[in-house]
Amino acid sequence: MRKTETVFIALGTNVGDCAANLQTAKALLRRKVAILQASSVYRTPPWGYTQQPDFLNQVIEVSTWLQPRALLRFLKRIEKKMGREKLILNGPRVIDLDIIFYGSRVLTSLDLQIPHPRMVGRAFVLVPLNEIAPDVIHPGLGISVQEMLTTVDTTGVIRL
Ligand code: PH2
Ligand code: MG
Ligand code: MG
Repeated sequence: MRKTETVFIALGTNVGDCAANLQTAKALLRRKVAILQASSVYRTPPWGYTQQPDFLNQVIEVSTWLQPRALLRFLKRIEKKMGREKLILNGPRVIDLDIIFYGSRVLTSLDLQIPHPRMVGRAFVLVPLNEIAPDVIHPGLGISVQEMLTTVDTTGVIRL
């Protein structure tokens, strides 16, 4: 029998009706994953490319039978279905679905890295993640989410 795995997924949106985008994404996700926990929704200042509207961000914990690559394909299909266009690096998007942790697996390939390589240092991921999983250990770094958060600037991150 195949085993389910606990996975953390970060959601981000800053185009259109962002609250509705989060709802739609979760409804589509439920076709193949079970949502176990969801953080609050946070309004966050744009990181990286700053000439764009604030984001809404949320992190969810799910359980799934999907292996990492199949899960990634599923997330990309949802992004596409919701009309995501990749125009600018770190730029505006209808929905972004990123795998943060996949159990305690460490995966390093060109198209898929787990844990998400850019989660460290990003308040828009760590603040919502810390709300639902402060004690989860980053399998590559060996430190908890709570510990990762202590070195991060959380200015402007607002819990809605
Ligand atoms: N996503 C990015 C780049 N910058 N900034 C915020 N606040 N939230 C995001 O989800 C985000 C971002 C690339 O994925
Ligand atoms: Mg992202
Ligand atoms: Mg992404």
